[in-house]
Amino acid sequence: MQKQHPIVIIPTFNEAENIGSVIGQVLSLPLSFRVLVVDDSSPDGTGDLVEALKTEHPERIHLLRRAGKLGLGTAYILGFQYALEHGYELICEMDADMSHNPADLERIVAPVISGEADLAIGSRYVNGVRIINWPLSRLMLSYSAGMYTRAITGIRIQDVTAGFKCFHRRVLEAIDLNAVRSNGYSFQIELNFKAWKKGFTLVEVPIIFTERTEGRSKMSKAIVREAAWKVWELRIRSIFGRL
Ligand SMILES: Nc1nc2c(ncn2[C@@H]2O[C@H](COP(=O)(O)OP(=O)(O)OP(=O)(O)O)[C@@H](O)[C@H]2O)c(=O)[nH]1
Ligand SMILES: [Mg+2]
Repeated sequence: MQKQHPIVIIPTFNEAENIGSVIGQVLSLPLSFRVLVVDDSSPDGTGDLVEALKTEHPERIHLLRRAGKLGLGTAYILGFQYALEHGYELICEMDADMSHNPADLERIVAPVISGEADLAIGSRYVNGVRIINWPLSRLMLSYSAGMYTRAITGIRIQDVTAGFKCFHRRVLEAIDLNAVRSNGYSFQIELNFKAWKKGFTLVEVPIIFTERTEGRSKMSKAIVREAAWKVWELRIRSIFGRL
């Protein structure tokens, strides 16, 4: 039996200041979302906060705790595997830092529910640029990552690194999750690319992205380097048919 309620996977590392209000807002949406937090033993006690909320809503909040900071990509993979095993049909991902507005979730799941899309992406760049409080340098990096990815892979997505998404389970079932190696921003690029290559329909839903005001960023130069190489790797592997 597949579950009709969508599930939202939220990876966390030190998001104690944000996680309570994110979960509260997700749970208050009319669509009765489930939440799955994947916490990497946050030293600030994020996992314990979620554990406490979970006792209030045991049906709706789930928590996976990992032993240490193992990276965003593997956190999502674990979350996807959990969601597939538990029969969820609509599997979303979002950040815990309030950059993604929980109120946008319903617009992101809508095209997947209607069958218009297999993968819907909450996009900062479709029909203009909608980012609040980013320095120009960060915007340039993110925007040029998109141009670079489109030029090399041919994918026609404006926001290639967005982490606010909804997959139909058929997409995640079709992708060999254990073969996904990216861990930073390129994780999003890799999943988009693999979904697109398998013939799934991707649509972008415009959202407003707001830079975090609480907690600290985990962005690093290594994440950018990984993405720069990854795009070539995806292209070359797909030419040789080894996706
Ligand atoms: N489980 C887990 N979550 C992580 C890890 N790194 C980041 N996150 C979470 O992933 C989401 C996105 O990370 P952010 O630090 O916001 O990264 P970003 O959005 O690229 O950067 P800023 O928002 O500019 O700070 C947040 O919910 C983080 O808490 C990790 O290693 N493990
Ligand atoms: Mg963020």
